[in-house]
Amino acid sequence: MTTRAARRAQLRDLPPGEALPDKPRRTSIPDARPRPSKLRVAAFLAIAALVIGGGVYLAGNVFMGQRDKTNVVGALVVGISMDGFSPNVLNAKPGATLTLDWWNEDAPMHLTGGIHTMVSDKLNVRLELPAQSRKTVTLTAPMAPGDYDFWCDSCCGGKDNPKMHATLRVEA
Ligand SMILES: [Cu+2]
Repeated sequence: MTTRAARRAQLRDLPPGEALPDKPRRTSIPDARPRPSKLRVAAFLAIAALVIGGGVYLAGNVFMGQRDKTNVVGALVVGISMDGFSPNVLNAKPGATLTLDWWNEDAPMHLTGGIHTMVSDKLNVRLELPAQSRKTVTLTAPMAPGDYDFWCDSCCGGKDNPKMHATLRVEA
């Protein structure tokens, strides 16, 4: 107990002429935990904002900035939007399997069911791509050369809208 009241009580009980030894002093140890000043708080917030902002920026770049590039080996980058597929002609050798890094930056509220699709009976595909995402999908070219139509049927008029169609062109 080293409160002032306790010390005063001890002093009172001492015989006259005697003093308590000095209280152990702690001034040689710098205060390890200063109360944060407003400046420190501001600096912390500024750094936090930089770190978080930088993270958001980088994350955005991974998706938005590299939409025309891909980390998927051998993949063809194909975008889908309300303007259709981009590119809208894909070339393949007969029987080849195309790997597509398929991306969609449209917001869910603009898309029926929140998705774009890639549909073709002849190519035997019915693929879905959620809003604001990208995924790796494959298309297998038929053996017979020719132009094979595929389309998005989930938005913008779907199959009835010529803009929502694209072609897999199979050439030997
Ligand atoms: Cu669509």
